[in-house]
Order: sequence, then C-alpha cells, then structure tokens
Amino acid sequence: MSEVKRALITGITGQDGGHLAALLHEKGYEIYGIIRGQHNPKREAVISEFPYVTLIDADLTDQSSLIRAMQTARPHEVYNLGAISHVGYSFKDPMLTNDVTAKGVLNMLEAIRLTDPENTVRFYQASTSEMFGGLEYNRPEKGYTEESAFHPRSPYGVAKLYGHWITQNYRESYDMFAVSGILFNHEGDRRGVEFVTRKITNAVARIKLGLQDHIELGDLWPKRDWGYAGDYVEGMWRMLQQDQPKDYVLATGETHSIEEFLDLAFKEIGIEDWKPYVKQNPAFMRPAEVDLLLGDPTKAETELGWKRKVDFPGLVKLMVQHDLAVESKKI
Ligand code: NAP
Ligand code: F7E
Repeated sequence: MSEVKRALITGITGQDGGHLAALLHEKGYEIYGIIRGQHNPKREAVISEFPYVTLIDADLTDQSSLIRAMQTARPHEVYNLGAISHVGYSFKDPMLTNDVTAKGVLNMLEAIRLTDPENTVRFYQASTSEMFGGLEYNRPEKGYTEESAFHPRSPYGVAKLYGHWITQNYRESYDMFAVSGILFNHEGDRRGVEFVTRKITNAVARIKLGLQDHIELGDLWPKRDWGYAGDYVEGMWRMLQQDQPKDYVLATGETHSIEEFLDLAFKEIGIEDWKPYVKQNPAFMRPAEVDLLLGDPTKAETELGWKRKVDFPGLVKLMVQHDLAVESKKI
C-alpha cells in the first residue's frame, strides 16, 4: 500500500490556503498548516472549518520555526502561500513586505534543504501577475506568458519577483523540484474584504439589505484578469504532480475593469446605475498603479490540462450571492 501523501501549507488562514486544504483533503492528503502569532484571530475558524488540518506555530520570518515545521510535518509537498499579499499595504510597510514575501521564500527553501537530504520534497511558490506590472510598452497583445518581461510596480511585486527568482535558482542549483505558479487575480467567497472585488460584493449586499448607503473606492479604470480561486488551487496541485518542475501562468485570458465589476455586482441586486452609490477616496489609490493585466494560460491548458471553470459573470454572481447570505444573517 502506498504511503499517504503529506502536504505543508504556509498561509493556511488565507483565501487560497482554505481552498487548497479542502482540495487536498478530498484527494486524501494528510495536511499541515502554518499559523503565526500567539493570538491569531483566525485560529478558531480554521480549526472549526478544517478539523483535519494539523496547525503548526511558525512564521516565515523565523527560519528555525520553519525547520521545526518541516521536522513535524515531514511533507512530500510544500505550498508556500504565506505572504504580505496586499499591494496597497506593501507601500505602507515595504520592509515587512520584503521580510515576509521575499526573504520568507528563501527561509522556507533553506528549511527544506536542511531537513530533506534526499531531495524529495516538492515546492510550490505563489508567484503573481504583479511581477509584470502592466504598462503599455511591456504588454504582449495576447497576454503575459511565462516568457514575458517583468516590471514590478510595488514593493509587493518586487518582493514576489525575488521569491520567483530564488525558487528558480534553487531548482537550477540544487536540482530541487521547485516551481512557481504565476497566478493572475483570483477571487471568491473566501477573499479578504480588503481586496477590491470582495469589498464591492460585501458593500453591494449591505446596500441591498439597507446596512450601508455607499462604498468608497480608489481608481476604477484599472483592468484585471479575474478568475475563481477554487479553480486556481487545482492548477497549483497539478504543477507539483508533473514529471518535470516548470513554471506556469494561470489566468482566464480575459480582462475587465473595476467599473465592469461594479456593473455586474449592482445588476445582481437590481441596480442599473451604480454611480450614486460609489464615492472615490484618494486613500485607496496607490503611488504607482498597474493599469492592465491579462494572462495567456496556453501552457497550463496544454501541459497541465488545466482550465478555469468559473467565468467573470459567474464569479461576480457567486460572490454577491454569498455576501447576501452572510450579511442577511446579521439583521
Ligand atoms: P491572503 O488571503 O492575503 O493570505 C496570506 C496568508 O499569508 C495568510 O494566511 C497570512 O496569515 C499569511 N502570512 C502573512 N504573514 C506571514 C508570516 N510572517 N508568516 C507566515 N504566514 C504569514 O492571500 P491569498 O489571496 O490566499 O494568496 C495566497 C498567495 O498567493 C500569497 O502569497 C499571494 O501573494 C499570492 N497570490 C495571490 C493572488 C490572488 O489573486 N489571490 C494572485 C497571485 C499570487 P495571517 O492570517 O496570520 O495574516
Ligand atoms: O486591487 C483597485 C486597485 O487590491 C485591484 C492580490 O491578491 O492580485 C491582488 O492584487 C485593483 C487595483 O488586488 C480599491 O488600485 C480601487 O488596481 O483587489 P486589489 P491587486 O492589487 O490586483 C494580485 C495578482 C496579487 O498577487 C495580490 O496578492 O483595484 N482599487 N479601489 C482598489 N483596491 C483595493 N484593494 N481597495 C479599493 O478600495
């Protein structure tokens, strides 16, 4: 009988950590999740929703804690999803972003190397479309691919680019099975309310229920390639099941503005003109913006057999309906 596969997930309290834990559980994995802080407010929620996950106290900035996590979990696969992941916040705390989102990747890779002399552990790094940066002169017509040039526009994007290159460097230097998924924006019912899609669907639900009368946002013209997070964790897993370690873009191949997201979200509650409900607030604007992101997922579709299932209207509907259900329980 073959051994049960063990996975270690950093970022278990985040959006993707939840989707990935559910997916790996379905696949029969023994799952370990890294949680940080002596009083993490999300600890109880993770325990109650994912009772099959063994939580390990560790922090991406503390390498000794990662070594202990490796010794406890003895994983076959490590998914490094932990990060300071909010682009706007990364401008406010660039040093911490660097420590967690950049150096944290190196801490995790070294912890693996030190505890895995047989070199059998497979490593997934959560890279991002923010490494491309938009910009007219750096934009391929059919969307960014694994070969496109990078031009990050935020401390977050710069930190992620370090994580991307150090992962590639460990693959080339030590023959590790270490890969990066270059994922474009993915959203859903687990998305944090600090991100624009969930902020909108949460507000739309509350406006419908009479719990608030408007929403304050930053720039509405940027465009993103928005998919559903549940589809994307399947792609992460597939990357670690390949014969060869390679990097892959996961994207929908479509791009939409925040205005288009607002259109669909408000239509879902029967409002055709959202403008009276939206106020612009410079506090939510960034020192440098990524104007447009569009990914070309051809390599993942061809080699991994991966394709997104939820389309843009389906994503907006799913999120608004979820928030209506959650917010109506508060009345
Ligand atoms: P998320 O919801 O913001 O979750 C981030 C996770 O990182 C949380 O569990 C957080 O824990 C953890 N974390 C923060 N600082 C840490 C530290 N010092 N040590 C250990 N863990 C720490 O992010 P997500 O949307 O699930 O994204 C998962 C990963 O994919 C991230 O690396 C993100 O940058 C990347 N990514 C996301 C997208 C997207 O559209 N969602 C696209 C491309 C790449 P706490 O709960 O304790 O704060
Ligand atoms: O912003 C604009 C904002 O914060 C999207 C992360 O998961 O995806 C995410 O990064 C756009 C930007 O996501 C508000 O300026 C307007 O143009 O939802 P977001 P993001 O910056 O694209 C990438 C791929 C990641 O890797 C990241 O980890 O929306 N925007 N008004 C706003 N954004 C926010 N958050 N809040 C606003 O009020």
